[in-house]
Amino acid sequence: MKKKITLIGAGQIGGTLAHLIAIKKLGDIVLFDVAEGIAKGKALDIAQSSPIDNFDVNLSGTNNYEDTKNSDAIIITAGVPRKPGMTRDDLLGINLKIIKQVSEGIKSTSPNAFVICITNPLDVIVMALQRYSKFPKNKVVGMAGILDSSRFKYFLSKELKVPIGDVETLVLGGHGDTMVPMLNHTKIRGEPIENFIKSGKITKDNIEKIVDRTRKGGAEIVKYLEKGSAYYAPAASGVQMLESYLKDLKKELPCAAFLENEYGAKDIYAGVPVIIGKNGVEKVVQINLSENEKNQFDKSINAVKELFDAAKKIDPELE
Ligand code: TXD
Repeated sequence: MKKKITLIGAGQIGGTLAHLIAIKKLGDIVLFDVAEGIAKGKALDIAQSSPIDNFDVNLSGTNNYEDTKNSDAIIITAGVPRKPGMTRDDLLGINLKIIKQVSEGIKSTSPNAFVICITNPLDVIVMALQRYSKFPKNKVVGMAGILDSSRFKYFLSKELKVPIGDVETLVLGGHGDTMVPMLNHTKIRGEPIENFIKSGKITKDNIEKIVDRTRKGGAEIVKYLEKGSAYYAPAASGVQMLESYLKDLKKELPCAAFLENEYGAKDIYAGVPVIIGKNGVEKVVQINLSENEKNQFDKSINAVKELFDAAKKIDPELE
């Protein structure tokens, strides 16, 4: 039985998601957008490429939630992206209203869906989504850590002139300036990065520069694009999560997941390694953090908590 995948938001990321999902033949795709023409136009355009890339999936566009009902999976990008000079947090007010509307739309039509949220400010928006929709916490997850980790891997591979497949690392915590690239969990061909510092292949200063560039990875692209933000790497990241769910791959992936005392945090969403399989977020994986990593992680959690407090001031329903 073909899976039904609904993409709420048919903008830059939504359209790229649809194209990647179609080419990977993961299931039938419904593109939903308040701008119905964008959803319909992109669905038709991608469908017309099916004879070329030989994918036999149905694509449709709509602005009616009835057309999205009984979805197996939903990926949400509905919202506004940053403009140059804006922080992810600046999007809170407008995107909180949008995610409330989306939650109303999906909760009665696809109560059993696995929901991947991409809309920024990610950690707070995914938490608001879970509260508004009342979906089980293991069925609502945020995409950010895979993107941040991918950026970190890419920068390290370029600096060390090694194939990207040789770099193993991850970025945890909130999807913002306080995100935590985990240096103690960074290996090149299985060798701790410490050894590359000792052998002079990379300096601590260069690593710090790469960490900073990773934290500001989104803003760097916003500056180039001027209108809009990154969408190819975010879409590829969301598809990796979707595929692990639909095919029950049980991949360990850094995602914004609900914490219930793991890493000393509770009743909050933040970026941690999780196992994604047919039951959604099946497990939060606890890795050992150095004192420095734990301090940075706690700082990142506090930043998410502060922003969620701001969200609760905007909408007391989130209490
Ligand atoms: O790592 C991450 N999580 C981030 C997330 C990486 C990059 C971008 N990040 C955020 O994703 C970004 O800051 C935005 O909040 C979202 C979507 O970014 P995108 O670049 O796709 O934005 P677009 O191109 O503006 O698309 C958003 C679409 C647009 O077509 C609107 O018409 C639609 O959302 N939209 C809605 N759809 C449904 N329902 C409502 N209410 C609605 N409002 C707007």
